[in-house]
Amino acid sequence: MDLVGTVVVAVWAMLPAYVPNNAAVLAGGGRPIDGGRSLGGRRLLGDGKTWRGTAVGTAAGVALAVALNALRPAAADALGVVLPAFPPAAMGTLAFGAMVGDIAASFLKRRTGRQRGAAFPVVDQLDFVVVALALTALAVPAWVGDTFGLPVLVTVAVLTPALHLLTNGIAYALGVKDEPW
Ligand code: CTP
Ligand code: K
Ligand code: MG
Repeated sequence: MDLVGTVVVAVWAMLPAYVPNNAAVLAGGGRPIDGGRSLGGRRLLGDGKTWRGTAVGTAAGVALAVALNALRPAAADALGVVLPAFPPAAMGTLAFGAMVGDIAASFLKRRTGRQRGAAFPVVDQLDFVVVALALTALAVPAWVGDTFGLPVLVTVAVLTPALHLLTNGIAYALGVKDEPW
């Protein structure tokens, strides 16, 4: 596969994990997952991790994967690239895994004394892809093995932070997100 093909496959395969966090920002609010509970004087997760944001984010990721499967033949033709179809299990693990990664990062942020909204460089940009891919590898190892060769994995690792900073920067500029990270 050439470089363009590798980038197209990397973005296509990770889109169901990219969208949940952005959907959660738009949908957020309501009851926090930790119910306001604290651990050692600090919030377990904080008010930024809500049931509604998590549910809507996960649903958005699954819906996108369904849409991508429907678009796949036409997109593969137009782009001249062999695109992976999402098995049902991967739809769930990519979307939900992204939310779990973000939630786990908030847990770490609170334990390390970072307030809600504080930046946690590198963790903020990669938490969701790491957990999304790990859960997906557990659920559908053969699909992950076929889809994510080393070049695609390296592309995901390089491209994700850039895309994350770009989309959050746009959300911040539009006034829908409180911080640009
Ligand atoms: N959000 C949500 N539920 C989630 C993730 C995000 O409701 N599981 C919403 C919240 O309104 C949150 C916003 O999206 O404030 C931005 O998400 P994020 O930057 O991840 O949260 P922060 O508020 O910065 O909190 P933290 O420091 O814990 O990351
Ligand atoms: K975050
Ligand atoms: Mg934040």
